[in-house]
Amino acid sequence: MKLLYLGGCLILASVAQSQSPKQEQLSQYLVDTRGQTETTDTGVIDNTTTSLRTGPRGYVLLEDTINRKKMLHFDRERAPERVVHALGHAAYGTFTSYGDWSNITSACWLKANTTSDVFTRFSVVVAGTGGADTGRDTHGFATKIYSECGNQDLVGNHVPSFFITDGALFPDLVHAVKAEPDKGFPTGGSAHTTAYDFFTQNPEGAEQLMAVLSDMGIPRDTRHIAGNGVHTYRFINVAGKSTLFKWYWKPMLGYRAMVYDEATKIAGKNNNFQRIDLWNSIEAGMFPEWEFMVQIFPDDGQYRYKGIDLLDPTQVVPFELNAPIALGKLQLNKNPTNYFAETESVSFAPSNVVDGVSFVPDPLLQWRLMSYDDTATHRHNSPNGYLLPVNRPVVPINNNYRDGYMQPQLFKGPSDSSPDGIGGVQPSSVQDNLAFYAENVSGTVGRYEVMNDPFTQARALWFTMDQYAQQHTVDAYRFELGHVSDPNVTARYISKILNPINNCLARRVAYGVGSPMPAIGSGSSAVPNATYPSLFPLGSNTSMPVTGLMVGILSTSDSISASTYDALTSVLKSNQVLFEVVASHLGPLASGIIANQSYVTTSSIFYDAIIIVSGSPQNSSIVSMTEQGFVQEAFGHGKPIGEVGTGFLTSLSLGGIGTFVDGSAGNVVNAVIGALETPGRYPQRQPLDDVGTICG
Ligand code: HDE
Repeated sequence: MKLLYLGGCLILASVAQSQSPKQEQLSQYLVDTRGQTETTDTGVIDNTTTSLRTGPRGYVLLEDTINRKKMLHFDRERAPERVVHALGHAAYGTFTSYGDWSNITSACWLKANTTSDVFTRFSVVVAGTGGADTGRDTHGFATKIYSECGNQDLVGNHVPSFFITDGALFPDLVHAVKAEPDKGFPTGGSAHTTAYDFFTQNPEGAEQLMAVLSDMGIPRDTRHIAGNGVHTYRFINVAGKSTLFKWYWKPMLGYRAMVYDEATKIAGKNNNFQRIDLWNSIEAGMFPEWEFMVQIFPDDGQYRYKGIDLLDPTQVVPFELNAPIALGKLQLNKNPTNYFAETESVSFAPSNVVDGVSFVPDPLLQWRLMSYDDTATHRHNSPNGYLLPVNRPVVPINNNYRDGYMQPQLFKGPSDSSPDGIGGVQPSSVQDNLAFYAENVSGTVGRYEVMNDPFTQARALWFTMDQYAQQHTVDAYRFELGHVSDPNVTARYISKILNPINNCLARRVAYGVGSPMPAIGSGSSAVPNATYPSLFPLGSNTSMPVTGLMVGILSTSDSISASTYDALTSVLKSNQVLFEVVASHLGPLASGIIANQSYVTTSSIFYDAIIIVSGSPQNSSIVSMTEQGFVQEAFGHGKPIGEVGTGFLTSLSLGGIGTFVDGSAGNVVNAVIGALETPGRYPQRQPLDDVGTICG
């Protein structure tokens, strides 16, 4: 146990201390130079803080080899950043199987009573390593399970479908969404001409783009993010029977998101917001968890389920058509020791599977089976990156890989080939299905396109969203297309992609960006037979945990009585909700209560809800205006707002849904907690398009 100060609260943290197999292995690589006398790389004691020179005002000598090597090493401190998903953060934890799943797979991490160590890295696709983690982008969710039968990687995204169907197009997709080649911008967003030109040429990505532009696109943080395997994979049981599956990580804290205005402001004020949130939560002992869910499909060789093509990663199987079952639980409970050695150097690959997991002929997945190992070899500048501590399995590696850059191992004996008769590595006697699934295949060589209707699923997502979520999505299309410099691309995206999804959607977006509006009735007016709430997890009204959310207590009078403070904070603490006192200055207020934040050091965007403790402002009118802006911004972002006392919200003409004004601090804080549990936000406060006028 240790005491931690997180936000406004002291928290008793039970940080995971037990030595799991992976932590035991990692501990052998720990280096502790704290307090040691400096030596050179050859072990000689020396001091490298001043150069060897020809006098106090003289030249630096070539003979200063110690400092030359120091500089030479520094000049090579970076490994190339990932070509996609460069910006990331990660943590260790465990995966525990809920039971015995040997009827469908022989994967050992899905056996009864089995807990394996894991390392999970979260990322965003487009931004570079120094970018902001709250950008509107696809987020990555990659997990390495260090199981007793070897490493199993699960490399997914936070939305369930993908932009393209064939890996051959992946370099073009990434070129298009990254910075434009002549200009070098934008460096972290897709709102530009090359991206939308690509999306226009490849309508199959319509559903994923809509998901990313919807409120699902910007998760509040990684504790509230979902994971999706996107592809169909194959389980194989010990009898060799194949079962198809899609996998998901369901956040136990529920799915929470930010609105775009908030996310962009956070990007400016704290571009590490999500990284810090995960780090602090783990240090505070609030370990985020996800359930591993799978949809199971019988393998009849056709790769279709209820008409949906299981080989097409742009197509989603809604949970309403096939309910996923929970096979186990992931918990993240230990922060890395060293960012470069672990988070930056870890190499995930969908091809890293154990016996019992295999692949299907999805042409996107097939390319992923080579690209990740290739990129790892490039990034480590060596094929030996698999030997790095974070990448090593917890079971022995007995292969015949030899030599290469930075080979650190001293192999004994004269043999480095198999099979051999002189004592080298012996081939396994078990003929299992690991390297392949014995599928009977035939076909005609050719270049084939995956052809499925690209608009039906996007339309289903559109109709699943309520009018407020639809409005946010329309505004997102307007923002994106409003930044496309070529009006032909904008008009083409609206007519070729949005209009076939829904005519009214296309007209609303066109209206907003001043592009020609497709004629009424020229696009689709089809209404899907069914909508699928599972496609838009934010729409659910189920109560969500509030653990680790942050409440700002606004002391508008520059003072807050001890009794009010205690009444508020005791309820927040008992719900594991974090809090900060915000006032016109840091430090003790008149009552002795400490303000942790001022209007200068923080902003409403960093709080999930605010509670105003009102009174007459002690300071100048500037402070009062800042307070007003703080509250108005939180209101605009749809956050629950409580007020102990009366007058402040009324003076701003704010009120109605999601505001809780009462003389009792206890009533206010309980109402705010209830609002955070469900619905979390009040999008009803935002203005809506006049759809009748725009769409006719
Ligand atoms: Fe990746 N992807 N990808 N990807 N991807 C990489 O591998 C690639 C795809 C995903 O935290 C790279 O080690 C190709 C789908 C995540 O380290 C690279 C194709 C999905 C991460 C690569 C895809 C993903 C990556 C860059 C199409 C969701 C970050 C660095 C054929 C299911 C992993 C690296 C981490 C990273 C290639 C498509 C998820 C270049 C060729 C679909 C979460 O190898």
